[in-house]
Amino acid sequence: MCLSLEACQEGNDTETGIICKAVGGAFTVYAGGEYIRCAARGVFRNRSTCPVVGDRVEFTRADGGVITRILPRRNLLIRPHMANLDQILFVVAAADPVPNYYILDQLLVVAEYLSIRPLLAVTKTDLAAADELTAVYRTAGYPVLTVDPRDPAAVEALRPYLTGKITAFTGNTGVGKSTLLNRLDQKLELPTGDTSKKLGRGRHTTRSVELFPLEGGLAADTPGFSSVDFLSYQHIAKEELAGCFPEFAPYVDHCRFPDCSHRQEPDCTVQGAVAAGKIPASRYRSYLEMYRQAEQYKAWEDK
Ligand SMILES: Nc1nc2c(ncn2[C@@H]2O[C@H](COP(=O)(O)OP(=O)(O)O)[C@@H](O)[C@H]2O)c(=O)[nH]1
Ligand SMILES: [Mg+2]
Ligand SMILES: [Zn+2]
Repeated sequence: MCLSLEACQEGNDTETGIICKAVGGAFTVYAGGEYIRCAARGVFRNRSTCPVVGDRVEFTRADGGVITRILPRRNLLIRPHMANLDQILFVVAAADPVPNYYILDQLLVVAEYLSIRPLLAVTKTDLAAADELTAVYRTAGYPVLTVDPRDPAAVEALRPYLTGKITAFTGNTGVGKSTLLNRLDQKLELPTGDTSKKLGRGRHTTRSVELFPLEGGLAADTPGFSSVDFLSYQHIAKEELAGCFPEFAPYVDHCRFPDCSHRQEPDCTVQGAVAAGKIPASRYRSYLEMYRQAEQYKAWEDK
């Protein structure tokens, strides 16, 4: 697919790279270990498609650096505004702030819906036990790494998951995203701080997202984005929800009714799996709540 006819006809002075920073109309393209400042070709201004962080682009160094074409996207998040994520690392603290299972499940559903692989890193295991959290999400089928600050091996265990991938680090303010990134690469020197100070500064301060090289791939710290941002642009139909809970997969096709919603229907194998402890009860509760929300959204939309 070509988004810009003019660009396709251009000569061979074009190179390809990945946008790692976008501030106003100024972009930084990362190509072959080098950063090139670019503007976007005027043609993007008149289109719904504008370059975003994570975009693979064609650019030319002529005219002070110009992005000429956006290559097809694998996926697109609206807030944070990022394209082509391979995976999202959900950083969850065992305590301070306490984990919110429902919000985490909502975010995981969005990631599943967009086919972005979710990973979990549990921090602050020195403050509280994380056995339940870990068990629930491992049962759900997700890779869960516990990152004990006293155990350097735990951080090392995360590295292979990042190799060659574009990863967004996501999670509440104060869970330890920046601390973790700094431990993965000391050169990053990202600011870290205590929760109270950060909350005081305002939770909705929008800061630009930036991708930086990590483990032969790229990673972004996504500060200042809450689950609300993440979710508000993504409405998932109630019929599509069960497909976004990977641990439901072995059961969904074996219910008595082919259109089973897995709520009150008789002979529902999903409900059976919940009763048997094969699907975590908290995950099933999140499903029911999201189903109710999806119904309400539909009713609201139809008005
Ligand atoms: N006790 C403990 N504190 C941590 C851990 N990870 C981060 N912190 C602290 O939690 C606070 C918030 O960390 P930060 O990395 O800024 O969180 P971010 O907002 O998610 O980027 C800082 O004071 C960190 O020192 C951990 O595993 N255990
Ligand atoms: Mg931070
Ligand atoms: Zn069912």
